[in-house]
Amino acid sequence: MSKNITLTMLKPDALEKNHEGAILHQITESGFKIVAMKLTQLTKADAEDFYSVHKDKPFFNDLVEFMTRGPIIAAVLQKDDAVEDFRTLIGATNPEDAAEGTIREKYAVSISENAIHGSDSDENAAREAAFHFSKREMFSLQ
Ligand code: IDP
Ligand code: MG
Repeated sequence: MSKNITLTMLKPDALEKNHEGAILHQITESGFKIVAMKLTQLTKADAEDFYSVHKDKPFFNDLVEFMTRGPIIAAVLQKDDAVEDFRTLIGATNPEDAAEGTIREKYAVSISENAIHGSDSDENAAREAAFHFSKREMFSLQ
């Protein structure tokens, strides 16, 4: 158990449907502290960089197109066991497999347009937080 961070993005589909208020409410009610947050829009180069681990996947081009089509909300969240607990809160990648009450079960429409991102490891959380935010924009962090 340690207080650590995770990086989330509320994806374009969630903002198009005005779900950002409800999703942020569920996140803070679940014990996550927002320590950085911004409304922004990814460029093609940004999305290709952020998702570079998936560059050889068949869905890569569709993913980049989807993630750049409108604004997103990026945020750094702090909590004990942030990465693991946030993956539990958002649910499985495919909303058909997402547990009842999870953010993806409630707000995702498909495996591609699935409302929200969560880092998959502490190492990636640090990389993804630094991708979106300068040190000065991250509170409670050194
Ligand atoms: P994750 O977001 O649950 O960590 P990843 O496997 O890292 O899932 O995939 C990154 C994102 O790529 C997903 O959130 C989703 O938007 C998209 N994606 C993943 N798998 C598929 C697929 O099989 N078809 C279309 N899009 C996918
Ligand atoms: Mg992932």
